[in-house]
Amino acid sequence: TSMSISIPAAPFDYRLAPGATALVVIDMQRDFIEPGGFGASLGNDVSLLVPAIAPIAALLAAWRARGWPVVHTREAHKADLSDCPPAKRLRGAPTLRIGDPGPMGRLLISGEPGTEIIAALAPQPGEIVIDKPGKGMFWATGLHERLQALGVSHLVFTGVTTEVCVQTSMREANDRGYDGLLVEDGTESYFPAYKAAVLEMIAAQGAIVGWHAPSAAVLAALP
Ligand code: TIU
Repeated sequence: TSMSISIPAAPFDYRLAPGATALVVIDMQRDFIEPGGFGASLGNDVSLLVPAIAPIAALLAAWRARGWPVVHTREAHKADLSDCPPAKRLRGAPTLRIGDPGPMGRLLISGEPGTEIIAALAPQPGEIVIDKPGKGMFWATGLHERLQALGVSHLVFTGVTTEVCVQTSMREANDRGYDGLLVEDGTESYFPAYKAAVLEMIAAQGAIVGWHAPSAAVLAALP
C-alpha cells in the first residue's frame, strides 16, 4: 500500500491511508431526509439534513474516481421485526412506529421505499450496502469482517444523524481499532447544537474517538 497522507483536522492532522480508507455514508435514506418518513414521525424538521447531501456527493465522486472502498448503510429491519427489540420500537411517542405503514411504506423496513438511499447518493455496483438493525453500523451486520477482508484500517464518516447513527458507528469503529474522521459538512442533525457537541466530543482528549475536518480539507489532500 502507498504512503499515508496528512489532512489538516481537529484535534491534529489525520493520517489517511490511500486505498485502505473507506468512505462511510450513514443512513442517507428517504426515511430521514424526506417528509413522511421515520425522522418526520419523531417530530423533526427533516430539511435540516439536506445541506449534507452535496458534500457527500463530492466525496463519493472522489472515492469512486480512485477505486477506494465505499460503504453505505441504511437503518432497516426485517419485515417480521425479529431484529427490532421491543425496547427500540416502543421508545418515545412517535406518530408512527417502526414497521407501521406510512406514506413511503412501512417505516424502517428493508426494501420499503422509505429505506431507499436518496437518488443523489445512490450506491453504485461494487459498493458495500448494509441494512443495520441498530444505530451503530457494526451491530449484527458482519461489516467488520468485510472491512478486514478488504484491508480497511481508516474510515471517513458522513451521513445522518450526527449524534445518533453517525456517532454510534464512529464509537463502534473506534473500539474495533479503526482510525475515524468525521466530515464536518457531510453530516447533519435535527439538532444543530448536538452536531456541534459531537464534533467537540469525538476530538477531545487527544482524538479519543477520532478526528473531524471539512470536506474541502479531505478533498484537497487526496492523492
Ligand atoms: N432520530 C435520529 O436522529 N436518528 C435516527 O433515529 N437514526 C439515525 O441517526 N440514522
